[in-house]
Amino acid sequence: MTIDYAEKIPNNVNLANDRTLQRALEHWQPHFLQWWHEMGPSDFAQADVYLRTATSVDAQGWAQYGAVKMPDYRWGIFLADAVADRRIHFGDNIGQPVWQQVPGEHRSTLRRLIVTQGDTEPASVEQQRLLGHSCPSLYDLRNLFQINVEEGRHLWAMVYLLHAYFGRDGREEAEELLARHSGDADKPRILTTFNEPISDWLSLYCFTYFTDRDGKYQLKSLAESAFDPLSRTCRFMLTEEAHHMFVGETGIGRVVKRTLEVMKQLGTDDPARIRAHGAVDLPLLQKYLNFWCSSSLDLFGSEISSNAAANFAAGLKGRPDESGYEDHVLRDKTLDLQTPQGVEHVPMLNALNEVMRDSYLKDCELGLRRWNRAIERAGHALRLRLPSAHFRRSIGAWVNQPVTPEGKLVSQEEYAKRIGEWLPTESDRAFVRSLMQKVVAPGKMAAWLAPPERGINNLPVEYDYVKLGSE
Ligand code: BYC
Repeated sequence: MTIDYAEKIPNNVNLANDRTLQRALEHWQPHFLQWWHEMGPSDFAQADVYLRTATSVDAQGWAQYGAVKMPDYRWGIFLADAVADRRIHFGDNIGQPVWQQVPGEHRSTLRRLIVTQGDTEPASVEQQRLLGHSCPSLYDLRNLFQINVEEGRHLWAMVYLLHAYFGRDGREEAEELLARHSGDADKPRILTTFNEPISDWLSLYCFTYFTDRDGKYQLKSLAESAFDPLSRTCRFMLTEEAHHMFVGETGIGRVVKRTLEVMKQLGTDDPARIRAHGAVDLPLLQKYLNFWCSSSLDLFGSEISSNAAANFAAGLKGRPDESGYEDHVLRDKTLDLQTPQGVEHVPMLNALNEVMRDSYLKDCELGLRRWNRAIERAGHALRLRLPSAHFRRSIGAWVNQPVTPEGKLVSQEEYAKRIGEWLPTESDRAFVRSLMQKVVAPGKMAAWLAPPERGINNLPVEYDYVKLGSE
């Protein structure tokens, strides 16, 4: 299905034929633009940014590149093509046709899932609002803005579902998505990670590596949903998500590469000397990994969750790549779960958050392997590691347990004494902030970061990806 760009709201859902929905969305659109103006990237509204825009939803045609001013980006509603005769393929209603409308008994749960997903999208734009002012290169600035406009579109995707399928309360929720703000004391975003400040680019790379990857897993599980419009929306969103994780993985890889160069040049692995030379020492990077990984692990919810069980049984939310599993009902399975009180035998349905967290952690390992290969090739013994899934948890069985990143339960005193070894301290953060100097000459990179291996869409790294004009 092609996207109609002639419309005020580009879409492939035939919006022109649904006047009520069109009017409702056209009413929301200026509120969105106002939000973008106030809470989106600060001060770059006049810049021409080399952005990709979706043009159709098939695998080939969805990316068209060109210079765009961000407020003119064509946000819209794009659903992946419908699958003919799609059936519910997990849970208690297996084999029945998927739903084109929201069943009454699942209305509030589905709305909550969509609102929670939708809330993260504008939240991340708000978190990243000021990063443009300290960009390490034009290439990175462009990537940041690409992510920001796509998160804006992902908000549109969820708002479409709320408007089209949830009537008045859906419209109210859509307004609320613009009224909550990241870190706001009175009206914060729903999930904790999305209230953490992202005030430096090392945090951005970690966020896009770890938190966007949670996005991948949550979207994959919603793409399995029996509510077909949600499934189709999430399937298309996933095509955009890959670039966000690419920014994280290559960003951290470039930090590692630059640090290894400095270590070689100075002939030392002494963090103080590496920092004095303006690079990020590897133990400092490890602390940032610990922080963002543990925060993102909370986004999977509690290890033992009746919500997860009910969502799966009803067909609302499957496991990512559900068809890869053998048993799609899970009524007779259990899982042994490690809790601070010992091993618990938990019905598999109630342990699905943990199943997802586990596959997520395996996916996270892939980048670490690549970064560690570079460290090993450079002849250093240090290895970057993922923290234990029990470290610094704010949700679930391990909440507030004094567990080290290696997974060892220690005393509260030892934990409090050593936390600065594991997480960025105020002075670590101040040092990272001191590195964040804006670099905007085409092809130039900040001293703490290696250049990328290639540019965007076959263009050279030196390309003028953001024409700043009179910023
Ligand atoms: N912070 O049974 P529980 C993305 C709440 S990222 C605060 O443990 P459940 C993106 C929970 O809401 C993907 N609260 O967990 C990335 C519940 O509250 P109620 C976002 C939390 O329900 C980068 C209570 O604790 N998508 O797309 O099985 C940039 C007990 O819940 C947290 C989704 O999250 C937390 N970390 O699972 C841009 C998908 N964790 O209902 C975008 C939709 C739990 O008792 N959301 N709680 O008031 C969901 O599927 C589920 O809500 C969760 C939680 C997976 C988040």
